[in-house]
Amino acid sequence: MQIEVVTLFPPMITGALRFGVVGRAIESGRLAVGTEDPRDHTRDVHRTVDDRPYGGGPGMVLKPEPMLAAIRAAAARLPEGSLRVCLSAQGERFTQARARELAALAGLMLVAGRYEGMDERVIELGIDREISIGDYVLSGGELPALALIDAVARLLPGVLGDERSSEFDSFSQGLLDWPHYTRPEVFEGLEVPKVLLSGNHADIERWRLAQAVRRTWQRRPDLVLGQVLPPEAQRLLNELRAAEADGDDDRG
Ligand code: 4GY
Repeated sequence: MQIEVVTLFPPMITGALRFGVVGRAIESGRLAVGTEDPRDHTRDVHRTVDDRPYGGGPGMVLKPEPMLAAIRAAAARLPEGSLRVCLSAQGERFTQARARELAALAGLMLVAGRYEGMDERVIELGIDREISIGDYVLSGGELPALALIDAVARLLPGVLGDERSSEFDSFSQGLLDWPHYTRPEVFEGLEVPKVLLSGNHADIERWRLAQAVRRTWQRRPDLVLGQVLPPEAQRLLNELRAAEADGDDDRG
């Protein structure tokens, strides 16, 4: 997959992508990430990318000409018809389902704004979709672009080993993760749950699913309400809710 990021701070992108799973995805050629700096598309001596907002008010707005020129330069390196996404708090929420959609594309452009944002006409002319990573305000689109690249990269074929399939991730099943433990067996007086030492893999799988269902129900009921769960997960959830209705408010 090829991704191009339009950003005033290319080293923020290239620097962060050198590490871990994403770094290896790039090294192995399964992912390629390029950058395009709108400042390289200015013509004045000061290389000006921002200007005052029409209508007044605080802050500056990204000038349209360098932004659109950078978007066009980045588009020329991507496969025809690649999706052009801008990161902003005004966008549709980024989810694991959207990560899966984007991971199926051959080419993707991510446009990161700064200041108060881009001139709306650049969005009209050069952007297909606006995506938000959550309801909080950041000072630029680079961190959201990195979050999106990370979530997408680990879904690309061959990026996670067989032993760490992304299919196995809790969120793929619509549930939060279960608790994890490693050695030692007792740490600061706290024991690893006995079932995990039992060697009974069927019991371990059942325990993990029960933990995932319980944590999701306790912490994020919105994730399971009105959603189809795998039958065993649904059965566990029904048990929890029945116990609650009986006045058993054990939150352990
Ligand atoms: N939240 N999710 C977000 C954001 C702020 C461009 C400068 C978010 O995606 N982006 O908070 N972006 C940026 C947007 C102009 C401020």
